[in-house]
Amino acid sequence: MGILLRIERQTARATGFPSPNRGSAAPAILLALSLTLLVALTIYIFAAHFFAAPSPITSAAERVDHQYNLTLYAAGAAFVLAQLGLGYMVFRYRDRGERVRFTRGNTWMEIAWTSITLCVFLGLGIAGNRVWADLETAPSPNNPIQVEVTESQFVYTFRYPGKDGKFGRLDANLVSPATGNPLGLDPNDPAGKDDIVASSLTVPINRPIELLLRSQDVIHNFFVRELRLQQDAVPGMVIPMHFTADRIGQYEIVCTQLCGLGHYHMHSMLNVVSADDYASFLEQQAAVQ
Ligand SMILES: [Cu+2]
Repeated sequence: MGILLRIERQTARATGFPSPNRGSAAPAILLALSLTLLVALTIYIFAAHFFAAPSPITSAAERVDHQYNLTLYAAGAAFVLAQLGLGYMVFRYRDRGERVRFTRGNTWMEIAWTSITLCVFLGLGIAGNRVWADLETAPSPNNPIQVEVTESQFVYTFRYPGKDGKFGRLDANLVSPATGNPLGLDPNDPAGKDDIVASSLTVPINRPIELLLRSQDVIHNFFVRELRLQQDAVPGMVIPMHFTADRIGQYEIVCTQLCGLGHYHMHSMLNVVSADDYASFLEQQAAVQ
């Protein structure tokens, strides 16, 4: 076989005709071009911000975005280099009718790109962990406004502690949405007398807010894209989360856990308002409780 190939190659060289074993260059060129197009299209989709998230409304959310962008640039650079490299290799080493050569790779190159990948992943992980920990595990800032968030199929109910700053006692046996007591507020507890129950979340701008997440039935979720916060509400647990919104507006709260047939319409609104509007909201609500 080897002798035959050598004779063929010598014949090809002598006559100027390609070896009869030589494959067509078309598939290699097509594949390399497709890969280049795929890379260009992907860069365009990201650069044109087709699927951009809405602007963040907290400084913590801005840090999340910054971390996300760092990860995207690192992964994007790896993607572009790998795909263009693949396209080049497919074209450069296309079938020219030669014998296939076997290679066991290059140990130093293996060590180099494994170390680079390790550094990039560890670096992004450590930087991202700090951002995540500040958001998820750090205690709430001093003197936050507390709002209890109770999720049930398929509604959000928000409770403010009222003027006394204390939440009244809840009794699961008293839960009765039909009679206007969806949370099971105990009428005999004086601390609950001034509690405010609302169907949407209203908070003042530039004040730390601490939410206390609860669920009455299955696992639900609290997600506001502009806060870059997403937290499950789990039955039997009270899960705190905190944020300080710095832009007045209305933002959608959605449940991102598949919590039953009505999951698709489980949502509410977050209203970030001025300090004055917040005070009048509390007054109005207290009057209609
Ligand atoms: Cu839900």
